[in-house]
Amino acid sequence: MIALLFALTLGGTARAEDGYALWLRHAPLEDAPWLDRGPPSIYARNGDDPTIKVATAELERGLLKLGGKRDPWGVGTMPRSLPNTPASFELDCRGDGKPNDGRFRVAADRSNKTVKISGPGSISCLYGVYALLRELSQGEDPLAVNLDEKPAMPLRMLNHWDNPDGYVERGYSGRSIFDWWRLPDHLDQRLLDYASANASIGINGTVVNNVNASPLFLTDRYIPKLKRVADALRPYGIRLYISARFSAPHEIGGLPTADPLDPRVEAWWKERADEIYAAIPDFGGFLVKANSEGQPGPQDYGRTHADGANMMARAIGDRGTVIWRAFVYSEVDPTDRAKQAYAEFVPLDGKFAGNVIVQVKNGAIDFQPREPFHPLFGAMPKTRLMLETQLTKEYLGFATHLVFLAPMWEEVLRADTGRGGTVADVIAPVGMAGVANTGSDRNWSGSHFDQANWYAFGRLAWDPGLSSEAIAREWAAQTFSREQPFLDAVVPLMLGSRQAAVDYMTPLGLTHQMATGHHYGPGPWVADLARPEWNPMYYSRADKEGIGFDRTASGSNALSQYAPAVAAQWDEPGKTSPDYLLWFHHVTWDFAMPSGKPLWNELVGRYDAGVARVDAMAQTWASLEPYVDAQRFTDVAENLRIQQQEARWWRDASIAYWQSINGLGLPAGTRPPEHSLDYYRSLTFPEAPGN
Ligand code: BDP
Repeated sequence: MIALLFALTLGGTARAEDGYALWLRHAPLEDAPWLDRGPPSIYARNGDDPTIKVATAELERGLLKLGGKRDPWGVGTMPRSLPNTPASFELDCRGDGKPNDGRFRVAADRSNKTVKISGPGSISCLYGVYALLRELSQGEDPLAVNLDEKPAMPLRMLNHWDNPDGYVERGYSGRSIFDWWRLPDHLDQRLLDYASANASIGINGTVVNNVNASPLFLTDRYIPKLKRVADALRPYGIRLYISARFSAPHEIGGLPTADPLDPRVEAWWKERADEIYAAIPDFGGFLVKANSEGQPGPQDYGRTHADGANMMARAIGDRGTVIWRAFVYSEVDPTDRAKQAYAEFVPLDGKFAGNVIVQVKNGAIDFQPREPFHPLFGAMPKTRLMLETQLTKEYLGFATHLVFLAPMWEEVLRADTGRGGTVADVIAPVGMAGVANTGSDRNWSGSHFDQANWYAFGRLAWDPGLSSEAIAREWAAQTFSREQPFLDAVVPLMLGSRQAAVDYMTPLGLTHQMATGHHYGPGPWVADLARPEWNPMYYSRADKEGIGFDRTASGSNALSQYAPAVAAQWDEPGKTSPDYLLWFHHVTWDFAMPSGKPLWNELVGRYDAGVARVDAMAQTWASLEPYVDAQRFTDVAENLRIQQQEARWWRDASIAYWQSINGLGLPAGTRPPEHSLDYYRSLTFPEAPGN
């Protein structure tokens, strides 16, 4: 009776959609004869395994949601046997105790109407279930599903830049989802939903705190908190990592130093690791930001990154991994910032311990709308390199701008390093990290479309060969609507959105033109910050004659860090793709572009194209109202209005500033900036989030 009531209530409630369900909405299928024949049954071997339990529950939950209000489904659960029901699902993932990478098969047997999900360990069944539900959710018949997959790379992880007090650095979606204050006594249901969302796209690791790390996470008080989280994530195949503050032995350990070559320091890390592993046997390891932007590191003691990383790697031993970030640039080094990571790390190739990974951002500066791939990829063949991407859109309009990032990551992953493979090839033996965009907002990511970036990250880490288009399509079908006209309109909208942002913010290879600190909005005029490479003017090098950063042999020669064949495509302005022109070259304002236009006209044209594309996105979205529930439709429409205004702001402020430098008039027919340069320079946003 209770079960029946429960089922009826579920069916009868028409809930407004707020985005919480992510891509796991499993909206009821209207036209699915296999569901009309009656409730399917689920049968699981090894049913006591915690991961198999999750897999079974997820499959059941997904099928019930896909079934919607169908009769005679009036039961809260499904039969757990394998008779010849209209469709049966069998989970068979009895592991042999050996490590399992998550490979799975989903194959249907039409004769007895059974769909079998199998693989060498329980996580295979969980991944198989999610993959099956992804297909069903897009309208596929279960008996037509045939999947045989394995992940392209072993580590697929999120990096949270979350502080112990719940503040998220570069977070645009509320507070941290990790409630350290109430842990370990209270575990929020949201963490289980987070685990499920991650597992559904193959993410298998998470670093739960900011790289600008608080030493608190290494204290005894935090171990039970971390353990409670790790225990919750484990059935979903997700290992917990923490960011570790290099100076912790000194700051909280009572030692006079954190020198990596001091035996007391290594002993301290070993003791910490032992304590953590006693509580969390599958603890993943430490992520370290060292000697970067004021963070402590081995160089404070005259030691190298390898000295620091290897010391911590010894403390952890074969239990886990030290992930060492290559995002470094020095306070005292006057050379081009784009060159510094390569200069510091390449000499250390081959010197890192086997359980050290060096984590490299996609580009050499910092998560900009477009950068050429980082020259470290391919240049450290004796080191395990991992790619770091940023899901939270620090430099791409925060959560309010609709910018689908898969095309950007695809661009990086497919870039040929000229040293025996693409970036995807280089990182395939190791993995990919994404700086998370999740927070306490009801929709997780601050906007509905930013969920797509979380989704796309997981899917690309699982299979970097997937196209942005395929990812956009499957995401949109699961998240919003599987109707063809909707998908045919929304997928191109998503695919063009990244180029739109590049065009209205930093066209033609310009970079880091964002305002100071919060990075919200334009600040191309900023030239007075303490460190040269914090200033947008440092990057644009704009003057009366021209614009752009000369990174060829006549300039910083950052170009020489690329393999010769790669460098050759960028060594002359005339040969360089307009996408990277001002990244590599300082050219005159009248430089002839491939379009035949002078650079100045082309630049203004790009800003206009970015604005026009956002206008078109807003128009397209307006036409999609019939396909989307009212709340989410309005949420997106309102954000697009903000993006339209801000794209104009970017364009106008940038053009006004360039004109103040080059003294040039606008190309004929061009709209002048709405306000004076002084107006744009006077804008301040002390309350901007994430800073
Ligand atoms: C920059 C962010 C800063 C991060 C830093 C990093 O502005 O908040 O701490 O990257 O990656 O993009 O360490």
